[in-house]
Amino acid sequence: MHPTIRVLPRIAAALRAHKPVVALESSVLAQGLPIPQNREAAGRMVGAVERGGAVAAITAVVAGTPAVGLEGDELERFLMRDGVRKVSARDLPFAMAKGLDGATTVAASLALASAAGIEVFATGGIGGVHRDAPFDESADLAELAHTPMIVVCTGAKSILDLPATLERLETLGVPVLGYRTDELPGFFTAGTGLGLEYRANDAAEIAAMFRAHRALGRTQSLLVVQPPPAEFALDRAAVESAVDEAQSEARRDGIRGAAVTPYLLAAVTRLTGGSSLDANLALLEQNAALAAEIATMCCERARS
Ligand code: PSU
Ligand code: MN
Repeated sequence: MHPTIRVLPRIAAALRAHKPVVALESSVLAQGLPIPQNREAAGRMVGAVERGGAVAAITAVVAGTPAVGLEGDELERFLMRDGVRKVSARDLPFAMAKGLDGATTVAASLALASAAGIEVFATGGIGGVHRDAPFDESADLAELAHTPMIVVCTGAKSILDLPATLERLETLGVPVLGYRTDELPGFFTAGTGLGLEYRANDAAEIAAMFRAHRALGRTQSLLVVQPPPAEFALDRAAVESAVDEAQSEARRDGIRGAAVTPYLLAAVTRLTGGSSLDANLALLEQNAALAAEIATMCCERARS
């Protein structure tokens, strides 16, 4: 086990026994979703992982300690978010040295989960290239480029420049695999018109691709994207107009840096009403369930 990361005993035992473990991020809980839906999201994601026969591991920095797995009272603190910072990969040493509570983004979560020996991770949407500020690119992309992990998501968030994000993933050598789709999903929408080269129809195929990737010693993540559940998908034009409006509000308010993503997510939630929250919770649960299935496949193979 990693000398610096605190891995909860249940998770450590599962990893030692080559049982399926799925890592989950905490920034979506502490910054990405409003209270009280963040609590529902945590419950539904963990529930989906467990129903899938895997162990859920929420990553965070707990009072300066990088953690894989949270105790109940710790999760509570993150859900209530008092004094909880957003921690991306580069923020990890500061949060540790200053003893802070930090909710980890995809980037920071990949770093912690991978160091603990976990190979499968689920989230809603990854960060990427921002619209009208192409040099504002989430550290999620850089971390995906050098962390071997199967990352299950609904693509990148709708607030981003999706064609540019897809191009960057190509440049960085991150394979993007559509799960039962030939198109990059638009987070709240099934389609974006952006075609994907590769598709898998079941978890076993995904596990096989990751094995091939690792057999070559490749160190990138394998990004698995699946559309949101059909009954929750939103209308593309409605999402686009909400994102445009959110963008102009962010410009007006001079939002910069790490605050951009939480600001835009909150604005889009407000502008699209409850429907986007319902979609967000449903897709988080769906991604956690698929991740558990993939983790189980990877382990079956590893043990046989
Ligand atoms: N996607 C969501 N909600 C979120 C995020 C992504 O639907 O809250 C978070 C994730 O933690 C992601 C982060 O890693 O936003 C990206 O932030 P930034 O653009 O500052 O790297
Ligand atoms: Mn940024």
